Amino acid sequence: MPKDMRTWIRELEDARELAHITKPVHPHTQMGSLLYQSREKALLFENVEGFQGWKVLGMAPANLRHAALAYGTTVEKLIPTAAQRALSRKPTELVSTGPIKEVILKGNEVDITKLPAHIAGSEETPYIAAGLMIARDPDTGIRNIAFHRLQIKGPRKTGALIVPRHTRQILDKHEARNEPMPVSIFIGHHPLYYMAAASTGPFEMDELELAGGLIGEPVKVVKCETNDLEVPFDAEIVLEGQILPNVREDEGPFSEFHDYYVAGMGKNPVVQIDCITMRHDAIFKAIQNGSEVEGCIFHKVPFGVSVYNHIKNIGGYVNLHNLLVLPGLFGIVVQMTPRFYGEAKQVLMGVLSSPILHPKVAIAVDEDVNIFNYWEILWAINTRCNPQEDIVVIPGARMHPMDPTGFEPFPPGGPYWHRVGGKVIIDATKPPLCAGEQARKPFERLKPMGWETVRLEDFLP
Ligand SMILES: Cc1cc2nc3c(=O)[nH]c(=O)nc-3n(C[C@H](O)[C@H](O)[C@H](O)COP(=O)(O)O)c2cc1C
Ligand SMILES: [Mn+2]
Repeated sequence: MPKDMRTWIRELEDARELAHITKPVHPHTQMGSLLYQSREKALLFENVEGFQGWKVLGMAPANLRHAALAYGTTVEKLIPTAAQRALSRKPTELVSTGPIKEVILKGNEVDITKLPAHIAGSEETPYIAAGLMIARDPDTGIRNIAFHRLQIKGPRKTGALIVPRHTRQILDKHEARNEPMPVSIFIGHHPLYYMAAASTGPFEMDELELAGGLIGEPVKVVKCETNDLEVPFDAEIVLEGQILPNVREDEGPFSEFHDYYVAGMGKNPVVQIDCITMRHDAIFKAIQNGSEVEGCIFHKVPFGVSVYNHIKNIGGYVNLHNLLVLPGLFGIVVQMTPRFYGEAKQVLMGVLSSPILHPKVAIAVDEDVNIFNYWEILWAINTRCNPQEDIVVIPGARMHPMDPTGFEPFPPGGPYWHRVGGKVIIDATKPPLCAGEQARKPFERLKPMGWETVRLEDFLP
C-alpha cells in the first residue's frame, strides 16, 4: 500500500490522534500558538483564514507516540525498530504521472505567497517549514534530500538555511562553477518521507531510496517540469526552482528546535521558484518548531537511529538496548548493559562523534533505568555516577552551529559555518558485568515486598 499524507491522515484519524479544527484560524496570527500547544493531538485546520479553500495539517506527528504509529510500533521499541528498518533501501521507480501533476503553474502564474505558510514565532515572517529539498550532485549524479527552512520573500523567491552537510556540499560545487543549483522541494507527505529526509548517513545515501526502505516499497517518482530532478508522484505540493549561485540575503529569525529564535540567521542563500505542481485539492503541511514539538520529533527518530546504528558496533558489539534524544536535541541518553570497565565511556564518545552534529551531553544508564522517564535518568546520574571519574568534559569540539553556548568562528551562509565548544560524557552506569555480583550488589534497586504480585488497583475503591 502506498503511503502518502492522505493515508497518514486516515491512520491518525483511526487511532483517534487527529483533531479537526473547523473554527477559522489565521496562519499568520493564530496557527503557531495552536500548533505549539497541541502536544497530544495532530491538528487539521479546515478553515484557514485569508487562504480560502486550503486545509493545513500540523503536529502530525505531535509526539513520539505518533512517530511510533507511523512506524507501526510502540514508543519503547521505536528507535531499535526504526534503526533496523533504516538498513533497508529500495531504488525509486519512475512513473509517467501522478496526483502531483494535477495542477501545473509556471512563470508568472507562480505565487508562493498564496500558500498558507504560517508564522511560527512571534518575531518572524511566514516560512515554508515542511519543504524537503531535492538536489543532485553534478559530478556523481547522486540525489540528496534534506529539510531546509524557506523564508517566503516574494511570489517567486525564498531564503534558505543550509547547514554545511550534503546539500551545502552540492551547492559548493555549483557555486564554484558560478552555476545555479536546480532544486525541487516537496511539501506534504507521509512522515516516513520526512524521517528519511532528516536522516544523515553517507553522502551516497539517496534518502528517497531510504524512504522506500521505510515504507516497504519503492517510492514512485515523476520527472519535474523545469529541471531534470524527480519528485514523489503522490506528494501534495512541489516547488521547482534554483538556488542562485553566490547570492546571499538576510534570512531569519526562525523558531528552531531548541526553542530559540537566533539560529543560523544572517546572509543565507536564495531560492528562485520557477514552477509549482500540486494536487487540485492539495493540503498544506505546517511544521511548528521549538522544543518537543513536531520539528523535534522529525529530528529525534532519525538522529536516534543514526547514533544507535553507529554505536552498536563500537568495540565489535555493544549490549545496547535503547536510546532517547533529550529535549533541546543536544543530549542523548543510552540504555545499555556494560560488560567491560570503560565500555560505557567508549560508547558515549561514539555518541558525541557520529554523523549527527547535535549531541553535546551523552549519558549512559543501565537496563534497569526507564529512559522514557526523566526522573529515572536524573536518579541514575545522582546515584550511579561518581563525578570525579564518571564525568568527562571534552573542550574545543565541533558542535552544532545553532548551539548558542558555542563560539562561532565563521557565520552562516558559507561552507565553514560552525561552532566550537565543550562536550560532556556522563557515565551513570553501575559496575560492569565483569566486575561481578559483589561489586554490583550495592546498586541493585530495591523492590517493595510483594512487588509485581500485589497490585494497588486491586485495593483501591
Ligand atoms: C524539522 C526539521 C527542520 C530542519 N531544517 C533545516 C534547515 O533549515 N537547514 C538545514 O540545513 N538543515 C535542516 N534540518 C536538518 C537536515 O534536514 C538533516 O540534518 C538532514 O539529515 C541533512 O541532510 P543531508 O545530511 O543529506 O544534507 C532540519 C531537520 C528537521 C527535522
Ligand atoms: Mn544526504
